[in-house]
Amino acid sequence: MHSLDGLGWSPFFEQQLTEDDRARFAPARVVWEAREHYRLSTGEAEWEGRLAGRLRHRAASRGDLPAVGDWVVAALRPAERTATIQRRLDRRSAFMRGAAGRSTDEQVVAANVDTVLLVTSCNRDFNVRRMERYLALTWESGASPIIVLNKADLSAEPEAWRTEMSIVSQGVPIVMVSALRGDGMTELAALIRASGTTALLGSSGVGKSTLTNALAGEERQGVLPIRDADDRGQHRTTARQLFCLEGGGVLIDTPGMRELQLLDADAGLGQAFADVESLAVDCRFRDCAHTSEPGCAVLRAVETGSLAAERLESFRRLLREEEFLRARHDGSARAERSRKAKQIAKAVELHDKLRRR
Ligand SMILES: Nc1nc2c(ncn2[C@@H]2O[C@H](COP(=O)(O)OP(=O)(O)OP(=O)(O)O)[C@@H](O)[C@H]2O)c(=O)[nH]1
Ligand SMILES: [Mg+2]
Ligand SMILES: [Zn+2]
Repeated sequence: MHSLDGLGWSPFFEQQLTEDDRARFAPARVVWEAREHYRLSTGEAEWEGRLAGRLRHRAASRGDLPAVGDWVVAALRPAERTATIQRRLDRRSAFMRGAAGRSTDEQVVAANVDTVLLVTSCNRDFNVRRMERYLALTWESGASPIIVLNKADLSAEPEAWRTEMSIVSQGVPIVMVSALRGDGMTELAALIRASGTTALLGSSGVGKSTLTNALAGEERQGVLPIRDADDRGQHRTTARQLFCLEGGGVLIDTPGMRELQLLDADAGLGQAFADVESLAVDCRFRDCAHTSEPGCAVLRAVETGSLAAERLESFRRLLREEEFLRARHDGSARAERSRKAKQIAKAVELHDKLRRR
């Protein structure tokens, strides 16, 4: 067995290696990242990683740079346990969101993820509208979602939470667990062993790191109590981190997200709202916005009670948001491209000037 296999290496990545890569560099996976400081794993060892300068200059956006879960080729210096990242390999999937603060920039939360565990808990964190957002972004990422309802021990009727969630889950599996008491954890562990790379996503305090520790069978991540006043977490985890599990499977623990902006989530929204989309097939107009159009099958379904009005409202709100952010993102991407083009033109001019001397 190859030392990279336990990390999730596969033919998809292998085929991207050139002769030159094989001769001079080694493939490695990003297991930790903070402000362009990286930790890489080659299976048998970990390395402090830095970006080769030209990689940063060529990146059109932050999303192009390596993120946790990415595969890279790197020049290894065994004496120092350091590595220079030469190139990022193409991704199989990437969970992206609009970056907090700079709302037109994109942020890769986790790359090359097969399964996303969307974690919430049986308390005041529970919010089906937020779950719709997570589901749309997960479908868009190329990974498959699983909804995890943690802290089942806090509820006298855990099944009631599942029933409520099933309105928005659209067939996505819902797993009920208690990371603290152990309920459902054997099933979840089996699921993860068979799921390649799994990322844990959800608000602060829902128990992502507690789940990580339970699945790893040892304390790898710190945890903090939630606030009594509103069940919110205290943002204990501050960096994304990848772990290999003993019995197989790879886990990525992430910090709780405050904002979750929809960036390029058009197809993901369609999948997250498959119920609305399948009704829309029968609307009289192909471009029906389901607001007041005659012959709208979606509005008819709301009238007859077969589609919840809040669900349609939520779909329309998310669509509007997605369109707005996409337009803004396209605008700033254009500006960035022209800025880069000017930079390059200037460099060429300078180069010519120096040559003519
Ligand atoms: N009752 C109960 N508490 C739990 C369970 N799982 C986690 N907790 C508690 O919830 C609190 C928050 O857990 P964390 O694992 O730190 O949550 P997190 O999602 O990693 O939070 P961030 O790192 O801030 O994003 C801790 O006090 C845990 O002990 C559970 O199944 N039941
Ligand atoms: Mg945590
Ligand atoms: Zn319609």
